[in-house]
Amino acid sequence: MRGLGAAAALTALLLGAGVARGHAFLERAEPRVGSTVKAAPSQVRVWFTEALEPAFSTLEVVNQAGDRVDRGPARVDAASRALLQVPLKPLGPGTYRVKWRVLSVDTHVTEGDFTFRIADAP
Ligand SMILES: [Cu+2]
Repeated sequence: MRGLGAAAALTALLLGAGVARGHAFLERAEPRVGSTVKAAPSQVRVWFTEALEPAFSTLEVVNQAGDRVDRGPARVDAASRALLQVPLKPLGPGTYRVKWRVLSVDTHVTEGDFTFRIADAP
């Protein structure tokens, strides 16, 4: 998953966030970036490399039709300010895209997205 995280970070950098160290990039996620899970998750959690400014950090989850399936707004975890999480509606099998846009405490905005898949019932 490290390679995928680096790709997401590079994408965010190329989107014009500027060149500086300390931007908040995706470090890991649950469900994992690009993974297939058997059971529908009840939430998406994304850990970033820097602490986030809660008022300007968003996480949205959409299905293949582009409809929102999260029950936002996303919240920065009170104990770990690098963790952004959002609860989900009950989801069926399919591919879902997680879109994030965050403001880190160094005042830089970064954004990116990734997908995960819920497998068909056996
Ligand atoms: Cu920065």
